[in-house]
Amino acid sequence: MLLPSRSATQPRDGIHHVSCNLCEAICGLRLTIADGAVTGVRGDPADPLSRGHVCPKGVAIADVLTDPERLRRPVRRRGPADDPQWEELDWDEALDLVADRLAETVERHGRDSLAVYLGNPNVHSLGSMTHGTELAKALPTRNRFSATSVDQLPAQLVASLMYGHQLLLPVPDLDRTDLLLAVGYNPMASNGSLMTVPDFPARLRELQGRGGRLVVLDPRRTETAKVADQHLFVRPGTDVHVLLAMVHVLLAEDLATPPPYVAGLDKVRAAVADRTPEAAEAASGVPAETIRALVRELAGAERAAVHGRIGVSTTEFGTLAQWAIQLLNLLTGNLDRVGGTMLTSPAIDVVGRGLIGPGHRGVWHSRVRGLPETAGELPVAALREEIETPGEGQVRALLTMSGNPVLSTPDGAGLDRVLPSLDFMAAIDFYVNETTRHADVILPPTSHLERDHYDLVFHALAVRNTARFSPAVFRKSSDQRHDWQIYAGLVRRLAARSPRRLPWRRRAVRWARMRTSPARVVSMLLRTSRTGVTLRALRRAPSGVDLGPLQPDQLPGRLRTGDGLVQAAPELVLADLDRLGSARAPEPGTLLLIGRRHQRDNNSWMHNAPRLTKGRARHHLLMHPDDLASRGLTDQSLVRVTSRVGEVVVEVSASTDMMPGVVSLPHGYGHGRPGTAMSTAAQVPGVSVNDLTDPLLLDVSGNAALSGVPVTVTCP
Ligand SMILES: Nc1nc2c(c(=O)[nH]1)N[C@H]1C(S)=C(S)[C@@H](COP(=O)(O)OP(=O)(O)OC[C@H]3O[C@@H](n4cnc5c(=O)[nH]c(N)nc54)[C@H](O)[C@@H]3O)O[C@H]1N2
Ligand SMILES: Nc1nc2c(c(=O)[nH]1)N[C@H]1C(S)=C(S)[C@@H](COP(=O)(O)OP(=O)(O)OC[C@H]3O[C@@H](n4cnc5c(=O)[nH]c(N)nc54)[C@H](O)[C@@H]3O)O[C@H]1N2
Ligand code: SF4
Ligand SMILES: [Mo]
Repeated sequence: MLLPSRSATQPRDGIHHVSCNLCEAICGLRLTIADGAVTGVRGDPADPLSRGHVCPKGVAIADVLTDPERLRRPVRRRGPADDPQWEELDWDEALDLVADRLAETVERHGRDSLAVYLGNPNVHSLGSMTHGTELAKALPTRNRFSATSVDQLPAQLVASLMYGHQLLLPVPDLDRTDLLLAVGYNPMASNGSLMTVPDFPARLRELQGRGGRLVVLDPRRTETAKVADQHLFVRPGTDVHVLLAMVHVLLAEDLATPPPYVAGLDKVRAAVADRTPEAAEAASGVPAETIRALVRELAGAERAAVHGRIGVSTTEFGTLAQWAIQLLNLLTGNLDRVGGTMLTSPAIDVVGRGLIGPGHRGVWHSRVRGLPETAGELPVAALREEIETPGEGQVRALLTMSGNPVLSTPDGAGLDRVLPSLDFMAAIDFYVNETTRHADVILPPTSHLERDHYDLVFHALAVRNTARFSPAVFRKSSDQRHDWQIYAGLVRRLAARSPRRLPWRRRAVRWARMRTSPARVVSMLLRTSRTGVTLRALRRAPSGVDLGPLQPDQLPGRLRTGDGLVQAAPELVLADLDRLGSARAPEPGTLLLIGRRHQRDNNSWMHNAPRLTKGRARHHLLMHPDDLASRGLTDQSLVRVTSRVGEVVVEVSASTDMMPGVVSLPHGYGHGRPGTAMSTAAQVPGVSVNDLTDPLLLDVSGNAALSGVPVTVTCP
């Protein structure tokens, strides 16, 4: 039985400014507080980046705060995950228990017997960014996994290979471009990704208003495709052919105008020599003449940008596709120029300040499949086998930090099945979800409105340079802990239990750092910021300060490559072209499964908020009517979807928005497993797309190929 938390100090009545950190768009919000409760949520029109935008998830932000099912105090599971009894612990007891069991596992079975998984909300929490890394360092294992390898790993790998740092990620200058080629993303629902763009709809209207065009490549006629000027259906997983053919045409027709600071152009030329638009058409379904026309338009435009996200990153050739996208911007002269793609100039430059490392690759490999690490992480598609396969280095204990890999990683059902075999599992999360239900102990941090926020990550990826600090609106109660306090508590305890103690000086330095609050860390980082922004100035400007549009001519100065040049032809990428050559076509009769997002969904969580889940069901399998008819299936009936890995039974909706031969399920569904205290979410129908995705389908980066999974659809 979980008791309501002791009441925290109430905020004053009136308007409070907060940052919405539920998604990458980081909108500025104005909360109305009356009698200590949030009575209204609006977009903040004075916010220089989000300009008043808010989406349904932002409106629901306070629902998490008041959700009676949100954990406020640590709990320990008694009984099996399918029928758990959760018993509250006090913080010292809980932190001691977790540190004891993690240290014990390492002592008994070696460093790599411990695994850690970091989920997406980590990057949305200031405390995780400032203090979570110290906890990660205190865990000696090589078995580090995160949501990165089901998301943007190809983009980061390409950035590290071409520009010398995994986070040197050029962002489209959306507010000034005249042509945006959007490959595999749906910002009308997602509000952008690796491109923080609150208010995409208005920004798009402005783009079109100044005569610009949006061209979308997507196997589904998405909400974005519907407002675009041109939409091209592309067979899932085959953008790489289209993009390489575009590079081919640029070079073959002598349209390339690369800057002088590039190495390896000859190799690029040779690599794409036979990547003709005709070959691309055969693979992708995009007409060769359309590809040529698009290249000519791109080369002729004064201001154009190409950007690709989930739909290309999560394919078997995500790295090659992301490389081709960078080449298109580079070779058309659009990299680093106004209206093209540019590096941002955030008030806290995490790259320039060395807060995040440049990235490395293959320094170690996964035990079972021998997959290389990238920037210190192994592909999460390998987590299950590392738990399941006996031998030296087998994973026996797992710590998850804000995530839900049972729903979000390939063959989630398989992971679900092996988690009970762990000796110990702990989770830092404020919900019992499909993954954390397996934890022996859950340590719940404060939630969004109870903690200070400065966005160290997404200001650095935004279409405009701005900075904003939002102090916590609600004070946490004495029986709650911020995530950074949980990390500090664990680091201190793990250090004390570590057989090889750190020298006292290093221990003292680390401990002092861990006790410094995230807001103070931000204040210190800002003190030496080149932009002159200070924390005090930000506190006086709760809507944020404007640092202006993105700045061109940052290159080659900001490159981190050894020779100071853009590496246009990294060996790793060129070598992957061989694999592309031997890629097999799907069996006849199979359909290709892709994912989707909806404006009211937020990955696998927020389904506890009825205001987000009510209304028309949106969990259905979408399928072209011709594909239904040819299989004798009826619209709105139940169908069985089968892949190499698993099967699900789900309602189907006929949709002419789907490319024939392609079916779509949203990700983040599949609640209602036994033992999940998210009983509200458990009522939400739908199945997990990741019960069908295949952990053996990987990009060269190790990113899971979640898109384009071969499936059959039959009567159940
Ligand atoms: N098939 C398919 N699979 C996908 C995707 C896809 O498009 N298709 N998308 C992928 C992508 S892009 C991502 S990012 C991943 C996401 O995958 P994950 O990161 O594994 O999952 P989330 O649903 O983001 O995690 C939500 C959990 O974090 C907790 N949480 C929320 N905020 C906080 C916080 O501040 N602190 C703590 N400690 N916990 C918090 C919530 O309570 C919830 O339990 O899924 C990936 N999986
Ligand atoms: N509302 C909402 N917003 C979100 C999130 C959320 O869960 N809900 N999650 C956030 C997170 S963690 C992320 S990473 C971002 C992701 O943001 P986006 O990248 O915009 O993610 P999706 O909406 O999944 O869009 C992927 C698109 O790729 C298409 N696609 C699938 N396969 C292929 C292919 O092979 N080729 C091409 N060209 N297209 C393909 C799909 O049809 C889909 O339209 O969104 C963030 N914002
Ligand atoms: S778009 Fe993202 S950041 Fe903006 S209100 Fe919605 S969830 Fe929050
Ligand atoms: Mo993501």
